[in-house]
Amino acid sequence: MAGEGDLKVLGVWTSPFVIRVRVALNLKGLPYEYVEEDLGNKSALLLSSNPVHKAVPVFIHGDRAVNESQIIVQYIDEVWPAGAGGRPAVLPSDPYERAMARFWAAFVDDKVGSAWTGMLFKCRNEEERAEAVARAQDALETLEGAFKECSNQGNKPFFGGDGIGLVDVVLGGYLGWFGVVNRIIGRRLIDPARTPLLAAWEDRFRAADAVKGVVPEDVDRMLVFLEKLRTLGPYKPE
Ligand SMILES: N[C@@H](CCC(=O)N[C@@H](CS)C(=O)NCC(=O)O)C(=O)O
Repeated sequence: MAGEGDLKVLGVWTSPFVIRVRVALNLKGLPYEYVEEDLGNKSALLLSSNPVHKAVPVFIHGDRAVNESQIIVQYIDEVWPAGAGGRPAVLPSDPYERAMARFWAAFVDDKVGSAWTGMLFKCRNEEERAEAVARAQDALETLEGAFKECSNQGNKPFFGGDGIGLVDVVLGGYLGWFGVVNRIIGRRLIDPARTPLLAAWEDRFRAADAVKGVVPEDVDRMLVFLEKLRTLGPYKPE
């Protein structure tokens, strides 16, 4: 097996999927090389490492590539498990708890993920954007309930309990784009009135050491990137 020094992430700085992988590597304290890709001109390494989807993130461990962000995060957690070198766990050890974490992580990418593309990329007018914002907020309300359960009625800081876990990194990956949505709609998408536990979670997650510098905060720069992305195939309004 390759050593820890042979880790590489092919990514795009705004991608929710890339961000979650980078946060997981930071949590584990694993150094890695980060390679920024241009989705309009993908590198030969990206195309050969992810020939099926031709998408980022790609995680390269030695001479082998792993694709799909949630699978990459789980791979990292298995290869560098909790305990060794004081590393935290990303997934719970209990099989039922692990199943629940996977369930909510899948929910986030299904419901929040589709609302995210709706709010920023697919909407053709403000009415369509408002509809996608409402869908996002419905999903966030459901997640408020999940957070209450996972965090012992809000007494733990994260979905993962005392530390950042799978659901945290999966949802947290979207926070940079939520900052853009906040700017566009003139209020907070994770509304402290509707979802107070999640609003407090957002602040805690953004402030975590493993997250700082990875979740983008420069909304103006992201707005420029948004316009570029909207010209690319998968992100064009239909
Ligand atoms: N389900 C994938 C989604 C990855 C994805 O959609 N990545 C986007 C960037 S955010 C991408 O590379 N798209 C390919 C393209 O634009 O051609 C994952 O979780 O890794």
